[in-house]
Amino acid sequence: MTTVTYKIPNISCGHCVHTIQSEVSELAGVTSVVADMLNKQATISFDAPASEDKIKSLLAEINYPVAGVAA
Ligand SMILES: [Cu+2]
Repeated sequence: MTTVTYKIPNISCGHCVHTIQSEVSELAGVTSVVADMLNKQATISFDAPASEDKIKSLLAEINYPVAGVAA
């Protein structure tokens, strides 16, 4: 399993957190999504068939483009 924390500047409120968690959880292979409103990040755990590219594409589609990976 891979776990990555993405920087997502568009996260601004609890609604964003809910949207990201529910939408990304729908992606096959994603096992955990924890979005963080204060730090504007989301920590996502996944296995195949999910991939970083698929997750980033989905986030861009729902208007939460990824700005980078958190250290
Ligand atoms: Cu919001």
